[in-house]
Amino acid sequence: MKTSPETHVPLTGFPVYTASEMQARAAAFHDTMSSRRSVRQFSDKPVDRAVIEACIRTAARAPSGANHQPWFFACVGSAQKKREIRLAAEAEERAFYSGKAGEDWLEALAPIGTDADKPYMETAPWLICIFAQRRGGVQAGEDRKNYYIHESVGIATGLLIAACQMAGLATLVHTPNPMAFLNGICGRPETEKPFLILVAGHPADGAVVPKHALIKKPLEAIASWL
Ligand code: IYR
Repeated sequence: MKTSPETHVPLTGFPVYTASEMQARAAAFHDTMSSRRSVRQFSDKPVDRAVIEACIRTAARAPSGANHQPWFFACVGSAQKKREIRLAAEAEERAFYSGKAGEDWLEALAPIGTDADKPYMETAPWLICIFAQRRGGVQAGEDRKNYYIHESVGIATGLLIAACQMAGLATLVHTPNPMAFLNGICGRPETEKPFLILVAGHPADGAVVPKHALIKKPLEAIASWL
């Protein structure tokens, strides 16, 4: 490891907890995240932009390839833009559900009960359209190659979802395919690839979720200790 006072500063501010505090904090965060569900029935109750801003600041703390932070979050709250996105997404979804998906995929989705209608894309107060930047750099405005783009943007998206859950916001990951229409609607350059749309807001009164989504693999099935 090559360090020098010119290039490195002491690590400060990193939290220190006792073993039991660590366990309690880990368990408390797990409790918070355990109530996360993919919600498909949203209320039109508004959510302050400041809440979304704070969640995006958290997402932007994700590690990224060479610290290039290759993400962009277009936060769509206008009724007009949400409608445009809904209509374009539903057009792709109609093609998907009426053949493009193939039998296996539709069979896997059947327990979730999804179809091509996405009314929540207009009802929910925010559609956070996440873009992956092929080019960028560590400073805003740079035009260098980015690295590990999908890993970086995926991690940032995970943090964003967790931040939303902490704030009491329901979320849904939505990925119409292809999503190129998002560049035009959100005014993003062609060097950015739409990654996914995160629908965020309050669940509708009486919202339901599929039982299928409550099946979670036990720890033994997802982790080993070597
Ligand atoms: N994008 C479609 C289909 C879909 C695909 C998967 I994989 C899901 O986990 C859920 C839905 C839709 O949103 O309906």
